[in-house]
Amino acid sequence: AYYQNIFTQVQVRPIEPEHGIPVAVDARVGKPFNSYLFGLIGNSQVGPIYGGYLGALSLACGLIAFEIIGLNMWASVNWDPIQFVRQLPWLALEPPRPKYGLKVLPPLSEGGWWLIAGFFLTASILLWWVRLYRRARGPGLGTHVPRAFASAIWLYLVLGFIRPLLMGSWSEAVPFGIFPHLDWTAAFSLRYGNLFYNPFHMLSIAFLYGSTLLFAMHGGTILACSRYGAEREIDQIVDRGTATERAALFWRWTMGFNATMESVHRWAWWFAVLTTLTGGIGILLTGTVVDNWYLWAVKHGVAPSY
Ligand code: BCL
Ligand code: BCL
Ligand code: BCL
Ligand code: BCL
Ligand code: U10
Repeated sequence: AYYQNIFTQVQVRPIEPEHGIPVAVDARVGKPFNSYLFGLIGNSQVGPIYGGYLGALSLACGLIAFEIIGLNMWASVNWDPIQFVRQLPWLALEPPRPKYGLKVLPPLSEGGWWLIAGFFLTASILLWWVRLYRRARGPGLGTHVPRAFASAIWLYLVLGFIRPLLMGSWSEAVPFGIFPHLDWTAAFSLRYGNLFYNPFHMLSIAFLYGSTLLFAMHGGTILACSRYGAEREIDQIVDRGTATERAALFWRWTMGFNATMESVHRWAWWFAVLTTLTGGIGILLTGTVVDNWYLWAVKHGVAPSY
């Protein structure tokens, strides 16, 4: 092979579409086609996509949730299509008010729809997780991607399900809506005495910032070494070539220590996973164990007490 990059590459377009390794249960749908634009940013062949009943169910549940949210928002502007489009970012589907507690079906217009939409969105996400898991196991991959997604789902469930359960009220959960969910985020921080003093929020931020840092470092390293074949990462792990040697050398020289072609991906995986894992812990503790993070911080010497 010779050196190619995104600017110089010749797009591979087989006459017969590439079908990959054979799979046990073949549920692939769609006629594959080639796209020049996709070829610029990835593989020019689009599809077939793996269908299957889990994917179909997940999509159906997602669509139901989407419809319920959208129709409620539309109803809230008296079915005026123009106002719906204009005000879309500010429209909301709010959870039930505190007086309903954890009631399973409050009146539809007073949070009932929120509960139903939440149910279907959660079902959609969990079904997608199972699909992801099975598609990983099918061709014999590890389960790293599903486990990472599980960490994100953990934060999602804490925000909208687990913490409201512990607090004894759906009203604690996040509303559906673009700006309404930001208002919720700001109000949440104020209500519980400034989230900046929550050590798990600090950890979550450190991992979030660290993730972008590692992403930039690793993306940069690989591009800088791709002329030595660095993007063939697996070859470089099992059969180290000059690219990894240079990457490692670069970091050892500039920083004093270096990762390996394998371990750098573990660093990245853990930073990303720990962002939502620590975040979820931080939210779960808020209001349940700690009522005011500022006062908590003063008490524990994180913030000065004078
Ligand atoms: Mg939020 C912002 C989704 C929980 C705080 N949040 C965003 C937006 C997007 C979103 C609308 C960009 C996110 C992004 O690029 O991510 N948030 C979102 C979802 C959840 C969620 C789906 C969820 O739990 C299911 N957000 C929370 C919790 C808060 C929170 C409650 C603490 C973490 N969020 C904030 C803050 C901000 C956002 C603060 C912003 O400033 C930003 C914004 O612009 O808000 C207006 C990275 C992911 C990708 C790049 C992959 C693509 C993801 C796409 C964009 C998700 C689209 C979701 C939605 C269905 C689109 C509806 C649009 C139309 C109706 C079709
Ligand atoms: Mg905000 C900024 C997210 C709520 C006020 N906010 C940011 C951005 C980021 C973000 C997009 C910070 C990253 C950045 O700029 O890095 N904000 C964010 C999120 C929420 C949020 C996700 C949320 O609610 C979920 N923000 C809020 C609320 C306000 C708020 C509403 C507070 C109450 N936010 C602000 C303010 C700012 C942000 C004010 C910003 O200034 C910041 C921003 O956009 O800045 C541009 C950039 C990285 C750096 C600046 C680091 C540079 C590092 C240098 C080059 C090297 C250092 C070397 C070091 C000393 C060496 C160490 C030694 C070695 C270890 C040996
Ligand atoms: Mg800040 C948090 C450094 C700009 C908003 N911020 C942190 C801490 C760390 C730090 C003390 C964890 C960051 C992290 O893990 O990142 N911030 C820091 C630095 C700058 C900076 C060095 C800078 O510009 C030079 N922060 C800003 C600007 C705001 C801002 C002004 C918008 C970007 N920052 C926030 C918020 C939070 C932090 C909000 C937190 O919650 C979090 C915290 O816990 O605060 C208490 C990812 C990077 C890595 C994992 C690489 C390692 C980086 C190490 C940990 C940096 C150590 C710095 C050291 C203590 C000071 C330098 C010492 C010199 C050698 C003398
Ligand atoms: Mg804060 C949270 C940064 C200031 C209030 N804050 C976070 C952390 C993040 C952060 C580290 C969210 C992690 C994450 O990955 O969520 N905050 C941050 C920064 C600043 C900041 C950098 C800053 O000032 C520079 N935060 C503030 C100020 C408060 C504040 C002090 C507001 C005024 N912040 C909050 C609150 C929360 C955070 C409240 C949180 O709940 C969160 C946290 O964990 O805190 C401990 C993004 C990831 C998710 C939400 C997971 C979502 C997963 C689901 C399953 C995805 C579904 C997708 C959906 C189906 C859409 C599909 C569409 C497709 C396109 C088809
Ligand atoms: C990636 C990759 C890849 C790799 C990789 C990596 C991305 C595939 C295979 C890299 C990734 C990792 C290693 C994963 C972990 C990384 C992170 C979590 C990101 C965050 C990183 C950190 C937190 C580490 C930060 C550390 C830093 C920046 C180094 C700090 C070091 C110093 C401050 C020392 C700097 C040294 C200098 C400036 C010069 C040397 C100086 C000394 C040794 C001090 C003594 C001086 C002398 C002996 C010289 C003489 C001095 C004199 C005469 C003057 C003296 C004067 C005085 C005043 C004393 O994709 O590929 O590889 O690895």
